[in-house]
Amino acid sequence: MSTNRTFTMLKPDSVENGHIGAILEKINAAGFRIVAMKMTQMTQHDAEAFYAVHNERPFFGELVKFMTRGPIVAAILEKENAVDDFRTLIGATNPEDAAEGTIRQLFATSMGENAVHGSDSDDNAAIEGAFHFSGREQF
Ligand code: FUP
Repeated sequence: MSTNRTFTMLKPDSVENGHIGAILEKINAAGFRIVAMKMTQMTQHDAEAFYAVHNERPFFGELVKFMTRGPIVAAILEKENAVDDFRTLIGATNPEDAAEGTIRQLFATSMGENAVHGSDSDDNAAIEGAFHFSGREQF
C-alpha cells in the first residue's frame, strides 16, 4: 500500500549554490506538502549508514565525502503517489539524462553532485524519513 510520502535531501551542492529556495518552489508547485524539514549536516557515520546499499560500489567513498562536506536540507513530502511523482520531478540520476525542466536538469552539475535525493520506494521513504526525523518532528 502506498503511504503517499517520500523523503528528500537537498544535497550540499544545492545549499552551496544557493538553490534551496528555487528547489522548494518547484516542490511546492508540483503539489507536495511539507511534512517535516530541517537543515542539518550528515556525519561520515550517517552517510555511510544512509547509503549502505551502495557500500561495495566504486563511487561510495566520493559519495560519502560529498554528502558530508556541508549542510543539507532534509524533508519528508506528502502527495498522492509521492515516491514516483517526486522521482519524475527530480529526473534521472545523471543530469545529462534528466528530462527538461526536472530539478536535476536545472540544478545538478554531475552524476555525483546531483542536487537532490528522492526515495526509490515506499519502504525506503519510511526508513529514510525515520533516519532524519522523530515522530514529533513530522506534521
Ligand atoms: P538515485 O536513486 O537517482 O538518487 O540514484 P542511486 O540511488 O542509484 O545513487 C545514489 C547516489 O549515488 C546518486 F545520487 C549519486 C551517486 N552515484 C554516483 O555517484 N555514481 C553512480 O554511478 C551512481 C550513483
